[in-house]
Amino acid sequence: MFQADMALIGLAVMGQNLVLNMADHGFKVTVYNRSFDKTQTFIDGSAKGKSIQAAETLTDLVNSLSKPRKIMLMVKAGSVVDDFIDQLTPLLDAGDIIIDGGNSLYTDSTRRTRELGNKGLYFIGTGVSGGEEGARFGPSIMPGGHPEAWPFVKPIFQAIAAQSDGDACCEWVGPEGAGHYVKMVHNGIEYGDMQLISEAYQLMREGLGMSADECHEVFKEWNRGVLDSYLIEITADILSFKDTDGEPLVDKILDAAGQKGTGKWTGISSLEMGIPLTLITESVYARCLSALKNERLQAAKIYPRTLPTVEVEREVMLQAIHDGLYAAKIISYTQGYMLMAQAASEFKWPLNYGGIALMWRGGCIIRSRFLGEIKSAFDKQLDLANLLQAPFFEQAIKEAESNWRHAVIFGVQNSIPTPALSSALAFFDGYRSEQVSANLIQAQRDYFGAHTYERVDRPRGEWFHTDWVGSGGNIRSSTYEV
Ligand code: NBP
Repeated sequence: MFQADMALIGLAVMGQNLVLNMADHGFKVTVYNRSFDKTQTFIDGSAKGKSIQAAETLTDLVNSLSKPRKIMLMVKAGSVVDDFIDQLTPLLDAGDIIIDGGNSLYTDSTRRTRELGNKGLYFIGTGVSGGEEGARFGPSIMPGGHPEAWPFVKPIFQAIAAQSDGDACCEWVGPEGAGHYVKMVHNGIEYGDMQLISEAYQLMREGLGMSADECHEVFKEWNRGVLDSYLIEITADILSFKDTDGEPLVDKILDAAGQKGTGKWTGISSLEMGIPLTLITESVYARCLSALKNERLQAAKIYPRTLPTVEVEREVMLQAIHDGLYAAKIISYTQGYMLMAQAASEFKWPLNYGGIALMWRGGCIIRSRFLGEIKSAFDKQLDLANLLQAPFFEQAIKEAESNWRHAVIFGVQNSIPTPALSSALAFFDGYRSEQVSANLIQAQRDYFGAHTYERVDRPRGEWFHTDWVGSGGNIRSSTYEV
């Protein structure tokens, strides 16, 4: 066997394509798969003639590598990753590196970094985005874990990653599970982008009575402007695709969305961290609601939709939907960045926010022109507290705001659900309000549970309790967090 630069375990769609990508960039790779027949088929097929060799056992794989050994796992996330780590650990020497490129939960990556570190080994947990084509020709790669391991892996990862304006869409994210955390938020943002596009589509189809072909033309046009992105581009393609009978295939597809869990993890993390990640969380719930197909069919009979009540000019409303989508997308990324900032603060991860935008700029599913604007907002102001405070996004939101409201109102008037568009607007209206209604909530909490409140005419941090009904005592609750 030749001495290889890297090993990859797990020859499913992502693993095979990453290996071919590495070989194309001049790296020598040893591959291993649980079922050897898949390894053999790969070696005899698309890997033929390339600098790729098979290992039948993990011992053979380990012995084929130059030191420090670099072994990448591209297997099903969860216990399979731990099983492979347990099998590899006794075969490795201090300083060797295990890389997990699957969609692992960030807390697992933090745990694995610590456990392997205690054994003198290095661990990198990395997000890889871009699906099959990305893996083959340039994914977005988001590595985190032991920084000491990065210099050895960097030349390989930055060579195979997508390139954006001469920069690799791969940079060190941070320690422990930071790489998988950022990949999780990326996936959450992907849920949000897809939901927003789908809402715009339904407003066009059902609100404006447009055909799939007409919607195709609109998305194609939108892809030339500020919404220019991979997801808008494939939406335009999908809408022109015909089934064997010549009808749009999209109309034959059941409206029950699947999910694999990364959107849910993002929502859970936002609740744990107290960050209002409303758009992404609504997008996860929208998929849950879509999956209740049978119940929805029954409810539709009980509560038939109101028919469109307002005459609108198509071109005017299309512009409103466009602007609403753009503004809500800004809110979604703002919320995603708020979540990453909170995680960085809680876990003491020095995250590079502009670098994250660059990693997402190419190769991945959410790649877009828009991410270039986020990158330059952070380049101009390294300590930018919130994207909505960047002059570019301030102007964009102000220009879109009125049309955004029209689009949401149009959905409400036509009984077309727009959970992402409208929750983003509700967030914006809350975020930009000097006064919200939480004074009443504090009064209610104090009334029924003596939870105390702060006063507008006294310094923050002084807490008051009122005996609201004249029969309560002066005892305050101490068991609840305020
Ligand atoms: P899968 O997620 O389908 O995983 C297949 C691999 O896991 C095969 O090599 C399979 O071996 C191995 N495996 C399984 Br399943 N159970 C195993 C077990 N008990 N013991 C040992 N090996 C086992 O492959 P994928 O779609 O290429 O994804 C790989 C990773 O990358 C996943 O974590 C995924 O979430 C992530 N990811 C996927 C995409 C995508 O677009 N597909 C994008 C980004 C990230 P076998 O051949 O012997 O069954």
